[in-house]
Amino acid sequence: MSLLFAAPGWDAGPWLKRFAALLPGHAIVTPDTLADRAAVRYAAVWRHPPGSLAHLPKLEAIFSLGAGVDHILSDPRLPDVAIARVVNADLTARMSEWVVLNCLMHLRQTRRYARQQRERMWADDDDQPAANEVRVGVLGLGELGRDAALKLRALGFPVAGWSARAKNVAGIAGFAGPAGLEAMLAETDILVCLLPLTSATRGILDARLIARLARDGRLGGPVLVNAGRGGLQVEADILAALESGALKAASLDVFETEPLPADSPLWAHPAVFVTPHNAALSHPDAVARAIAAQILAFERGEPLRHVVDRGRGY
Ligand code: NDP
Ligand code: OXD
Repeated sequence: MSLLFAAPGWDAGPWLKRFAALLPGHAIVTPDTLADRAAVRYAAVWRHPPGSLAHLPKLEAIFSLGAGVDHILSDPRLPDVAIARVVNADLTARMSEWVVLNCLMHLRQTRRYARQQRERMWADDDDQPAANEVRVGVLGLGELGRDAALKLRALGFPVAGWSARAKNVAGIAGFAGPAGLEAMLAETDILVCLLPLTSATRGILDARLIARLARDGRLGGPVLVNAGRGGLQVEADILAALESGALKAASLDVFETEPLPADSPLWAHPAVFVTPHNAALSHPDAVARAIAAQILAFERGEPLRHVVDRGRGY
């Protein structure tokens, strides 16, 4: 029986090595080495070519190599088998680091000081807000959003979180549904987005949403921090909001088109911090171990964990 590893553009070597060590008795194949389609029981994928999972007659489960599954569900010829995603401490910790880093960066104006250093300018800030004066709203209170929210709370930020279904997370003000979103935005200075990309969330970070953010905060304007998916954001609206002052700054890890095209105005915008979709990378050590553990448990007769609800899209 075999595991098909399909992640175009990734260095497959470290993954194949780890899967082979963790799954003795399983052949680990790639689209290039796949000879016997009927032997494939599992697929571990990241942006596999659409249609490439069809015609695997014994396929039992598809594992996303990341937390998101939009890259799988967008395949129009996806076989009707279980899809499981990555939920693991390594990935969660990496994402929270990125979120905390970016919230602190905006709180402590680190980009301003980097610019001042380049200009050899010694200029103190006469109005440095404390974390407890800057309200953070987190869109998505799932595995990643909850951890980031709690770590921001531990630093002193007042934190709220928004989810589809109401959540009760100690220390975090919970909001749910469309009315909850309006209420949370009205009290948000830094908006962190950790939503999945679904038909319900596509384009949610648009001019309408930005206009609803608090304008009376201590940062002098609202800030957007998005590591969810590029399809959640309307980049033309974000740029227009940065020009008009409706947004003060943005930290973006994900983009409508990836890699971010060289001619995108986001690259050079002084108020935008760009990272190349690596807020929380899937490290082969942690992720191969998590997927292999799922496969071994499944073969012992245990149910798969972190199975995606296709109806919801995450
Ligand atoms: P989860 O599925 O655990 O959490 C998703 C959260 O979003 C849940 O709280 C869910 O609500 C909420 N949500 C979904 N749809 C809606 C909606 N229509 N309205 C309100 N809330 C909604 O996902 P994770 O936290 O594990 O991951 C989130 C996303 O982060 C991934 O899908 C991926 O796109 C992105 N990601 C990005 C990475 C990067 O490096 N940039 C790395 C890893 C992930 P409820 O709890 O009620 O279901
Ligand atoms: C993921 C990602 O979904 O890295 O894990 O984007």
